[in-house]
Amino acid sequence: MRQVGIFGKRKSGKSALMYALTRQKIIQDASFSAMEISGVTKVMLVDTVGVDVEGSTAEKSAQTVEVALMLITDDSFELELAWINKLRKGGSSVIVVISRADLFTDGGAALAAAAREVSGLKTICVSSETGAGIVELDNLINHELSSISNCGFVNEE
Ligand SMILES: Nc1nc2c(ncn2[C@@H]2O[C@H](COP(=O)(O)OP(=O)(O)O)[C@@H](O)[C@H]2O)c(=O)[nH]1
Ligand SMILES: [Mg+2]
Repeated sequence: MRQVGIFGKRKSGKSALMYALTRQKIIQDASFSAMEISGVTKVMLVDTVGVDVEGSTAEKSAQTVEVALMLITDDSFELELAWINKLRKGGSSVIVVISRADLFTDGGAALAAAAREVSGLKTICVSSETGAGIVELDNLINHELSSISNCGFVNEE
C-alpha cells in the first residue's frame, strides 16, 4: 500500500493531523490507519514518533513513504531541514506543513515563507483544531501521489 508519512518533533501535532486528515475518510473494514484520501484509493497514513527522539523509529518509516509531511511549529527548524534532506535523498516527496497554524496571529504565513525559502519546497499552513488548510493539504498529497505514479519514477522534487 502506498504510504504517506507524518514527521515532526514531539507535540508538533502529528497525531492530531492524522486524525484531521482521515476523520471522514476511514474505510469501514480496514485498520484505523488505512484510509482513502480524496480520489486516491487506499493510502496508508503513517504516524511517527518525534524526529527529536533519540534513535527514532521515524528512520524506518522514512524508507517506505512516498510522500512525507514534515511538520514545523516554530522558527528553529534545523532538525526538520536535516530530515527533509534525508527523506528526499531516500526518494520521498516532501511537503512542509506549518502545523498548529491557529496559534499564529498571521496564520503561519511568515514561518511558511521562511520555510519555503530555505527548503525550496511546497509549504502549507494547517490547523487540525480549526480545520484550516486540511482540504488543501489533502489535495496537495493527492497531487504529489498522482505525479509520482504518472511519471513512473520518484520525483527529485
Ligand atoms: N491549537 C492547536 N493545538 C493543536 C493542534 N494540533 C495539535 N494540537 C495540540 O498540540 C498537542 C500535541 O499534539 P499531538 O497531535 O499529540 O502531537 P504529536 O506529538 O506530534 O503527535 C496536543 O495538546 C494537541 O491538542 C492545532 O492545530 N492547533
Ligand atoms: Mg503523536
